[in-house]
Parts: sequence; C-alpha cells; structure tokens
Amino acid sequence: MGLFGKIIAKIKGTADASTADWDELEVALLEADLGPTLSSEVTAAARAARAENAADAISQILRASLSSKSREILRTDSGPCAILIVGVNGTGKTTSAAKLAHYFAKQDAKVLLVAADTFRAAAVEQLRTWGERLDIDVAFGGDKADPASVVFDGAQQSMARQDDFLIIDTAGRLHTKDDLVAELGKVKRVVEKVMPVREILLVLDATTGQNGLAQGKVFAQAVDVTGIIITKLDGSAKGGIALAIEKALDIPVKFVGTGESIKDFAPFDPDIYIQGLL
Ligand SMILES: Nc1nc2c(ncn2[C@@H]2O[C@H](COP(=O)(O)OP(=O)(O)O)[C@@H](O)[C@H]2O)c(=O)[nH]1
Ligand SMILES: [Mg+2]
Repeated sequence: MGLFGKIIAKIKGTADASTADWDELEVALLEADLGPTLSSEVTAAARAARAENAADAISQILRASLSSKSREILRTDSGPCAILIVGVNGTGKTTSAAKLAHYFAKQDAKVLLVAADTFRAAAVEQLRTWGERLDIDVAFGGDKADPASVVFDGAQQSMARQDDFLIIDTAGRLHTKDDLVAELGKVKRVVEKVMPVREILLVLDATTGQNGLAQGKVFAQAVDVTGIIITKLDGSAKGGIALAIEKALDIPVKFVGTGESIKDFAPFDPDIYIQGLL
C-alpha cells in the first residue's frame, strides 16, 4: 500500500468521513513532504469529492500538480552537448552522474564523464572508480586543479571524440549564493566555449524533505536548472517531495534514484509515482 493508502482506505469505508479523518489525511500528506500548500489543496479537493471518490480526487489533483514540461533529456541534433550535474554535497551527484552515463551508454550513446568536484580528492577517485566499473571514460585533473580548466579540457576531449554527451560532476559547496552563482556560471561559460550545455540537472535528496526544496530554490535562482534528479527515494517515506518541488519550481523531475547501485536509477514516471503514493 502506498503512503496514503491506509487513510484513503479508511475514508472510503465511511459514508461520511469525519473532520478527524480529513485531518489525518492532511497530516499524512504533510508527513510525505507534499508541503503545506499542496497538502491543504489536496485535502480540500478530496473533501469536496464524495468520500468514496476521495482516491480519484486525490489522484487527479496530484496529477495536475505535476509539471507539464517534457521529461526528456535535451540534446543537440548533432555533435556533443553537455549536462551539468549540480547540488549540495551528499545528495548523490557523483553517483547520479555515473548512473546517468551508464543509462546513455546502454542506449549506445558515447559518453564522457568529467570529475569537476576537484575540491575533494575522494570525489575524483569516486567518479574514476565508477568509470572503471562501468567502462566509461572519465576526464579529471591533478590534485586541487581548477574545476574550470578540468571542464575545459574535458569538453575539448569530448568534442574531438564526438561524444553524444559530456556529463559534468560539479562541486557542491554552498557557502553563499554568490559563490554558487559565480562558480557554476564559470563552469557553464567555459563548457559553452566548446559545446552547448543543454541540461543543468539538480540533484535533491528525498530524505531531506522540505529542506531539499529550500536548496532547490537557491540553485534554481543561481542557474537555469532544466531538470531534477531525486535520489534516495528508497530510504524515504517522504516521496511527496517530487510533487512539492514540481509545484513550487515548475522544473520537471527527470530521473529518480532508488538505491546505491547502478541499477537503482530510472526516468521519472508520473503514473507509477502517483500509484506508489496512493
Ligand atoms: N539509498 C540511496 N543512496 C544513494 C542514492 N544515491 C546516492 N546514494 C548514496 O549517497 C551517498 C552520497 O552520494 P554521492 O554521489 O557521493 O553524493 P555527492 O556528494 O552529491 O556527489 C553515497 O553513499 C551514495 O551511495 C540513492 O538513490 N539511494
Ligand atoms: Mg560527489
């Protein structure tokens, strides 16, 4: 049974659901991280429908709250294009960059990964280890290399090889918004000297709930985020964050991570997602 299954079953079983039942539904929605606005909207819609139709009403409003923007990965008609992976440290950027590279490689696309989180030696090692395991090339620089120079070299290499995708794992330090704007802006401009950047994917950790949403807002103000990867949906009873984010930012969730291994990654499917919630 999904996150709201129990309370919906209860409401359905009564001819007239009580105020306490509706409150219970609203609390369940809040606990699932739908956020206050959406939780009260959904409860009101369910309440306006008859109790036996509550599930349909909820499913409809959840569906309508999802972004109508395309969830496809944007690319160029020909020649390489770049995907920037951004987000706070620990959210799952490096893991998701590797998973995404593998996802494309399985479709016979040519991919180069760039280890641009040069502030942490372990982050470069981590991506290189993924690359070896998955048989995907990884561009990297020396110890504490300037991220922009690593990215520039990687982009030139990728252009020479005529890859389909250049996937760039960036640093997630977030001292101030100004730092973030300056750093991500620089990385993007450097890549764009060589090839177009078609996607900036923001990685958000589902277990951080509404805090993740706040992070999302900061990044969306700093750069043109084109899509979201939600990670750690496996370890979370808070799957509602995908909805809260799409509603608040109108940026489509494009992929979800559901575990630490390479297979735990898939394009976001709204139908499966909503079924899972209900
Ligand atoms: N359970 C779970 N763990 C994940 C997922 N994605 C990443 N992780 C783990 O989260 C931790 C941080 O991931 P990492 O890619 O290093 O984050 P980064 O600092 O943003 O690059 C690692 O232990 C990953 O294995 C996911 O979808 N589910
Ligand atoms: Mg990392």
